[in-house]
Amino acid sequence: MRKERSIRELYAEDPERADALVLGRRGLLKGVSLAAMGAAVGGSIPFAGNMPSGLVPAALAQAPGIKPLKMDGKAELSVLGDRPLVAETPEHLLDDDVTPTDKFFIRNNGNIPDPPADPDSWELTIDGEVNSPLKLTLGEIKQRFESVTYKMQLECGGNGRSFFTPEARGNQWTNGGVGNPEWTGVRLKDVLQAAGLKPSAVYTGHYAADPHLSGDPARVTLSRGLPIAKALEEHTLLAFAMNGKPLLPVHGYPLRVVAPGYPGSASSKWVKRIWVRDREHDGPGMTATSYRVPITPMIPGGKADPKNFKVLESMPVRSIITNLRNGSELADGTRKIPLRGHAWAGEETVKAVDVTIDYGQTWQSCAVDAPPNKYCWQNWRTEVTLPSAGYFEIWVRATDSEGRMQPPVAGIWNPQGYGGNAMHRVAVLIKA
Ligand SMILES: Nc1nc2c(c(=O)[nH]1)N[C@H]1C(S)=C(S)[C@@H](COP(=O)(O)O)O[C@H]1N2
Ligand SMILES: [Mo]
Repeated sequence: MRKERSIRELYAEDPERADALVLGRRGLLKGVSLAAMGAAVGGSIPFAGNMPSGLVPAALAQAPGIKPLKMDGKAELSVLGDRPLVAETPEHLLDDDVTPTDKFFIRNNGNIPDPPADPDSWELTIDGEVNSPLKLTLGEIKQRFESVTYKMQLECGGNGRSFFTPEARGNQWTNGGVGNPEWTGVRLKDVLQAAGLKPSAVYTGHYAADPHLSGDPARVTLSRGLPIAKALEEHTLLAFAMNGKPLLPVHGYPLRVVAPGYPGSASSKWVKRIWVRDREHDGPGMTATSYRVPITPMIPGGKADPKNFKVLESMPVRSIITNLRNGSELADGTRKIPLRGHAWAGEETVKAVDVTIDYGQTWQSCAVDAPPNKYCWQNWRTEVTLPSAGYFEIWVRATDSEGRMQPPVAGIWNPQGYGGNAMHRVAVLIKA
């Protein structure tokens, strides 16, 4: 155990040195180092010769010491932070086509506001670059505008952050800052059009009821927004229900924005005000390097120049294996393994999903379902056949409709670690 942890730490801190020690200088497992690696992962490694250098074996890549969430109405998610409360869903709990509410991840930047006694009297203000500012209660919103229901993925902008080297600051999400529930609400578009957008309207700015962690009522926890075209998109909702029930307090009860495909932070929970802006919104969470990515790549770990950053809009393509847990030990003699999971691609769709069992030497293409509606993640499935017993890693990668494919390691390093979409890797062991 000590040894495993030290190898993991070494990979995180100094992957080249870890390779030199574990794999030998040329990046190939051999002799003493092969035995050490085999002992660390629990078995022989049939495809050791293909193991890429600089990559911690998947079996050792799990962060130690993750605490399970204890909250009424929620499954045992992995707690990434207590204050504010942040919890991700381990990939194997994301197996459902439609994510049940108890398994949906939690990302707070401040405190959770007290739930209102009467949700229908919750007030939302629409002001700024509109012809007639509105103040509507949730009761009026439900009455006046058409309700729609869509299955849509919502993903935290920092999902995958833990795969950046060197470490990027923030919650160390693996792949579990995502879920695909069924949302019900009214179109934000309909409400904005009722207020009448002026030609100067280019962006929204969202304000919410969650108190700042400092306790200072004058401080805003988070205020992000959307380009007006995204705000006017059919699937951008003011949502009041998840999976047919009122939102849970932790997910924004009684009203939240849902802007699928964009970083989750634009989907303001407990929303009170939509300020229509004549410029890109500049509230807390919009500026410097927050939810922004470099325009031209920067040196990993280097100093960021905020002028070289732009707002992260579409989330990148990602896929997960959901029926097999990382580190699974399968029954002796197992050779065929059915695999399934989901794939999604921000504003795009997924056109292909492939898996490899030999560190990327050969890839096998998977069946991928079309989404029932835009922004619903897509289910994929296949079956792989292992050549023998031993330690294997199954990697999955998706390609979006624009031809962009997930990389083996997180690319486009940025200080706050957004948009890291390294392939999901699952280690399995079959004893000889
Ligand atoms: N008011 C408010 N809205 C918010 C946040 C927040 O801290 N305050 N967090 C955002 C972020 S960063 C994400 S990823 C999503 C997470 O939604 P969830 O907690 O329902 O999963 O909510 C977004 N909406
Ligand atoms: Mo987020």
